[in-house]
Amino acid sequence: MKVSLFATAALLGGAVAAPHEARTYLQTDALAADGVFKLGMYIASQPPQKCNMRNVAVRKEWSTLSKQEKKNYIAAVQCLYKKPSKTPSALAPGAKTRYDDFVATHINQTLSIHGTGNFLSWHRYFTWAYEQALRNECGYKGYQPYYNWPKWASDPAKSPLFDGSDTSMSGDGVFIPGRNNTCIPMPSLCGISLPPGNGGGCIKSGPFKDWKTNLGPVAPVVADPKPNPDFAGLGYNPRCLRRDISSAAAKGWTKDSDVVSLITANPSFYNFTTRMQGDFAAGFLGVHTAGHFTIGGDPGGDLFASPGDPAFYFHHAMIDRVYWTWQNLDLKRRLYAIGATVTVNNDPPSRNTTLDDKLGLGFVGVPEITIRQASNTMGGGPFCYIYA
Ligand SMILES: [Cu+2]
Repeated sequence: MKVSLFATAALLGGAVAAPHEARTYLQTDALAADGVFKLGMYIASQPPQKCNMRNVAVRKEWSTLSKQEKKNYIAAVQCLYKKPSKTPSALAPGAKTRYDDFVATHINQTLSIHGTGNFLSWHRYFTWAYEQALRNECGYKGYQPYYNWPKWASDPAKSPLFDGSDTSMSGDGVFIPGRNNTCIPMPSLCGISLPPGNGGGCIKSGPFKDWKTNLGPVAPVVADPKPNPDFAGLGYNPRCLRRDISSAAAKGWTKDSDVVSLITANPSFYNFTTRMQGDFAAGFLGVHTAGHFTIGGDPGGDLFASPGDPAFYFHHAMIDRVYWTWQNLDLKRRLYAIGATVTVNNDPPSRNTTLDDKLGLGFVGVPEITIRQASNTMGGGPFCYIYA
């Protein structure tokens, strides 16, 4: 039993290096492989459980999927977009589709799930619930793919995810010249000044060219947003998907060395989750915000409405993969690690987040789980997945 689990873990570790593709050696992937090996050993040391290395789902990088697998994924996202919403229109009149239920939930909870102790576990649950909706409501047979930032950091617009082909999640927006830099966190406090990319307008090609995003904006980064009729951004506001793919954000904060130092230099949960989300005043964007700005535009660059761009889930799967890797490298201390508080950057000061705190996803329609349950991707409550 143990031997075969070890062998499986080693095999999965080998799959990380993806020998069949033109490959770049990434230390980020070497850490993930080291982590999955440790995870295999940990699972083997525990009493047998329902979720094990034989039946665990494996989430893969988009570029490693076959053409057909990519098309199946894209079709499932478009299917979700054709199903009716479950959110009562009195609560979110702009939530017209099943896809919008996820966006509305994220908008609704934005100020209690970012800069807080539940950031990683909440987005893990959110991404999982989306994957399950694709599978259970739209017949998708695979799992949520991720976008391995460092692999494409030098030129994200050329990545298979964003190259604008019919097996991509569509590409950059139409170029809008003469735009100003974006100040983060805000113009009056310009910790980071990000130059405009080669897009800015509606996406030009690919499967999501005619897609309409319905909710938001709430905190737009585009200079000419189409305002939402509702102040909370939950009104009906159909508009094209706009992107401004930023190689400056990608190169600046999502290179291999950026991800590796995040994982290896932050043994405490608090430091890890805080570093990941950036220190804007100090000019440090962090992988989380940089990943959002790699997509950019509307709603991709909007902290509240960003799940309105279907590329969101690839970015957050990578956030989750990095969290999972960080956990695996020291499971005894990190599988059930928690830190930070329940208010954004502890402002106003609030109590510490605990493992018993609940994660709810509103009209996405999944049961509440605790952060403890969400901490273990192989705990079977409800997760059973790993990353290649
Ligand atoms: Cu979020």
